[in-house]
Amino acid sequence: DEQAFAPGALLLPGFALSKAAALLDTITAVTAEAPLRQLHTPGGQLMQVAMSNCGDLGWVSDARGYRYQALDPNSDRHWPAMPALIKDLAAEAAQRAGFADFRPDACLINRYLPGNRLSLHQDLDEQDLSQPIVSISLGLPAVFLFGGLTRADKPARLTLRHGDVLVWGGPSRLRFHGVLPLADGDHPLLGRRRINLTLRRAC
Ligand code: MD3
Ligand code: FE
Repeated sequence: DEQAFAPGALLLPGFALSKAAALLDTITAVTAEAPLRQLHTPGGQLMQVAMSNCGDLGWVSDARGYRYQALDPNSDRHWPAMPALIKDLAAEAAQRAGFADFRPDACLINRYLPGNRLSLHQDLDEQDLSQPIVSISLGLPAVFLFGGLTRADKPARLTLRHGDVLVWGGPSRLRFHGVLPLADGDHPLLGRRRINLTLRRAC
């Protein structure tokens, strides 16, 4: 029941469901080494969503800007390695969407608590924008906003549920997108939170 809901965008409902518990275990291990933290935007705002990374490169934001870097700024150590479970799942999802050679080098971990939102933005910090982005949703459902190629385009809404995987490539790669404030709830596996894994080829 995969669904191409925009050119280059493929929703794979429940694609990660059978691996959710194992994914959560790997995320718990990664965030024990590189703890989730709230970053500041270059403009000085504290982001609501807490973030960490695994893989060769991790996405960070601070007063100097947005970028990918090999070291966790909190520890000056390399980010934890990307677990094969996550890398392989993302490559398999990308393949289904027609990206045969997706080799992610960066996995951003986003942790949402009730009330947390992510404002509308474009993902522009990656070198090769012909490479897709794969996102894996775990825990509480979230209302995802996907807009057009300008901020003025009115975004459509899509609920992302536990186990859903999305592939964004081609003409959808540069769409504006965001997440509405997370509604409270209690997920059987994750409790009162949502975790999103976003896999990218950063360099
Ligand atoms: C559409 N994360 O990390 S995932 C992000 O749910 C981010 O945490 C959101 O936006 C989250 O940058 C959305 C789905 C997603 C990710 C990247 C995209 C959708 C996208 C890039 C282009 C278009
Ligand atoms: Fe994004």
